[in-house]
Amino acid sequence: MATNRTFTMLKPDSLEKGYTGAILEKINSAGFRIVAMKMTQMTTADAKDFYAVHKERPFFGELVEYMTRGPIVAAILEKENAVEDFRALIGATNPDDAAEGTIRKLYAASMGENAVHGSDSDENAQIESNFHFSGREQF
Ligand code: FUP
Repeated sequence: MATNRTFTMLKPDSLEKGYTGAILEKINSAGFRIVAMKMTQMTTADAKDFYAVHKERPFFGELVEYMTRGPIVAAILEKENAVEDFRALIGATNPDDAAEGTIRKLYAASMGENAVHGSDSDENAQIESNFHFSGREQF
């Protein structure tokens, strides 16, 4: 996978609240091309694996519950400087700290339910894309 790609998930709260279309519109308007996309639901094992880096943290159980309680939209996005530019578009992890106009400022309820995921490095973008999509699906 090229390093001008990143990986995102629209998390269960975004789908529950009907924000899917609005968030995808923000992503497209910001110049990202959708390379692959699917609606899916993570199992408990999936969520524990995806967020393994946080397994010792006190919020881990709630994070796994939240990420598995309903469907998500997973997508691979392409744009020059994709990882950094997408992190800027979504805003800080805690929506209270997120800049005006960012996706988390507009659509996230709290740090624990923060609407979207964005990879934090090219390496993790690759790992996370491979987690959700087979090579054949990554056009
Ligand atoms: P981010 O890279 O912005 O998605 O944030 P992290 O990888 O640090 O955290 C992953 C998810 O864990 C967040 F989206 C929400 C959750 N989290 C908490 O609930 N509490 C925290 O203190 C930190 C993260």
